[in-house]
Amino acid sequence: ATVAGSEQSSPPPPLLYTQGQLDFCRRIPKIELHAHLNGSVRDSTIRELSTGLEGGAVSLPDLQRLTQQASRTLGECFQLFDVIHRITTTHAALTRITREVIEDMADDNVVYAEIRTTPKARPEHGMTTESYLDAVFKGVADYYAASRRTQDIQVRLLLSIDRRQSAAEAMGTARLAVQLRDEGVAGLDLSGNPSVGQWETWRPALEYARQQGLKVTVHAGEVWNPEEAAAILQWRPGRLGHMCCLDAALEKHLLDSGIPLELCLTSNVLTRSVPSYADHHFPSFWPGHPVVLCTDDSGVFASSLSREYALAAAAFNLSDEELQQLAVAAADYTFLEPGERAALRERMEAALLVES
Ligand code: 6MZ
Repeated sequence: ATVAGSEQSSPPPPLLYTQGQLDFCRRIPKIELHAHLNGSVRDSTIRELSTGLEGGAVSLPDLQRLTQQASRTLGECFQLFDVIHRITTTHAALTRITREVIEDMADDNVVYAEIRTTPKARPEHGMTTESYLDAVFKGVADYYAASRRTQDIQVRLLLSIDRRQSAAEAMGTARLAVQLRDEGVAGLDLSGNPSVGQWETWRPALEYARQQGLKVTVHAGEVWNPEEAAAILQWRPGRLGHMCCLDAALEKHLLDSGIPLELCLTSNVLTRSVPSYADHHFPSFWPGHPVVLCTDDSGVFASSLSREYALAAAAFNLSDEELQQLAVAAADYTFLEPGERAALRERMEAALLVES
């Protein structure tokens, strides 16, 4: 159990994985279940889109300070999201970043991804929450139109309720997710600055989505808030993100619940939700409890899913076979329909590099 929220910014000691470990992790097919769209934007695209923004929307020193830091506290991280959101304001920018995020995942041998994003209305850019999502869907379509892969990455979207949203706004996001279920939206997420807002505000929207048959994942325990983590756990979401800050009783409840955990090592270390890779709570759960390794924000934290697997291999001494077991098991925790899930699992198993 750790208490997060210390606002130091000195980087944690580096963790070394071998080139061989990284190469292996690149070669195995992987599943990404926790990636925020605007957190996964390439640094080069951020810089390119930020030049020429009218009205000094982002000051260059600010941008440089935030994008070049080795370690970011959670507070700085949310400052950086505000900056990125001022850069990805147009439909064209959203379409571009979506296409690029999928390209980067496919290049990293991710075969299935659930990408999450909060639909944002920006009247000054003629953008509604619906047109925001149309632009994202166009990015997905653009990716496939340009792709030459024979066995391509499969993509689904999750819509995120941001913790800054009111109950009514959260319900709006939930209704959109339900409406777009047949267009590639596989579920609903609750995320955003963990120090903002109250669980009870968004619970009715999540409840509505679940009653409509949609799957729901919730960020919890990213900072120390045992009452909230307990309430979320009791609500039993389909998956849980992070769950870093737990006491013994909560950890036991979580283990008993069997709810799959989305774990993002680099994100948790850099934001100081956990003190170091070696102290991450991954081994308290795996093996035995359903766990999936994810990137969270591959752009903001300068990582990739292969790198996260390699870091886990180095920190917890995982064999190639164990890395593959982890990757394949993730198929069972996706928000796909059962038939699609089984097909994905088969695809993963057919591509095994090491036979167990
Ligand atoms: C909680 C996070 C997050 O939705 O604009 N987000 N929420 N904890 C985290 N840990 C670091 N990382 C990202 O993507 C960016 C948004 O994702 C959420 C925040 O709400 C952030 O503004 P979209 O595409």
